[in-house]
Amino acid sequence: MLTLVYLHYSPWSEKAAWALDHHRVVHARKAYVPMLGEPWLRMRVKKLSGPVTVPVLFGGHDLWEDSLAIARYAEVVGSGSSLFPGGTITLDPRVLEFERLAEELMSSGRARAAERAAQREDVLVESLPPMLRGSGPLAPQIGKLGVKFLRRKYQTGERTHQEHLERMRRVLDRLRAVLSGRTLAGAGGHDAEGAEAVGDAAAKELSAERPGHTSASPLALPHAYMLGSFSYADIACCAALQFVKPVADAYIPLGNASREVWTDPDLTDYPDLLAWRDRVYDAHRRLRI
Ligand SMILES: N[C@@H](CCC(=O)N[C@@H](CS)C(=O)NCC(=O)O)C(=O)O
Repeated sequence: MLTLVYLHYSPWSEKAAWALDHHRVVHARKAYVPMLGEPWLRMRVKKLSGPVTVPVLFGGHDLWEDSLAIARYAEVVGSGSSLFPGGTITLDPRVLEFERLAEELMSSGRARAAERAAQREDVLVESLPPMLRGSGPLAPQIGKLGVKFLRRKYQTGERTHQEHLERMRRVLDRLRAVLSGRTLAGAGGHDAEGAEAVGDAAAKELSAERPGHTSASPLALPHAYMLGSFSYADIACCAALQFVKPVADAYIPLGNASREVWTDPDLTDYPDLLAWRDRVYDAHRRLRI
């Protein structure tokens, strides 16, 4: 039996879980507890040093240690429509580029959310597993240690809060440009460099495919998908938008305080991308039965 070890609220885990569910891959799920669960995870993945992360998919003697690797595996063994145009052996460079953009959005989003969470006792307690939540005055201290641990592990201090914000904006502007069928003037930058080509190619493809797409909503972007039809690129980008504003509880349940902290107060000007994300979720996020 396959088992996905995951953090239910983490967009990295969501990418893997979405691909497994999309392809109807039967598996069990085991919740991971950051920091406290690490010794156990190290033993399971047989890594004494270096970072270990979730999601990890375990199956017999095999394991897949990365969200993209898990999605590729799901594509090979599962059913349902393909998420990887061009197959999984050599990945389409456009898919890799969207994966990279999503990674930038998520890693800077994590840095900013961790900073906000560190100042909120209610969030620190809410993010603990139920058995630790009731540990009285110790609970926020454990939560604080957990956030400190994650900030160090992911070196979130390598950029300032503002630099993380600008990095997120560059990615968001790029995603908006792709879904709008244009490239935003002056939207270049170090991190998003090279994405221009992806944006242009995808936009051309989308323009050809969906020229007449309209919607009643003023928030509608002209194109429904990053690569013309639903793919892993959409999964990666939709999951990453969790750090701009979390998706509905029906998809990823969050406590009220956590939901507040995951919502980036400086990124309120992307309602069109969030509306796109919500439409893709409603249309394609197959939930487990
Ligand atoms: N490249 C990995 C990155 C996964 C990742 O960053 N996981 C974080 C999610 S917040 C994690 O494991 N956090 C818990 C921890 O480090 O203890 C993937 O895509 O699977």
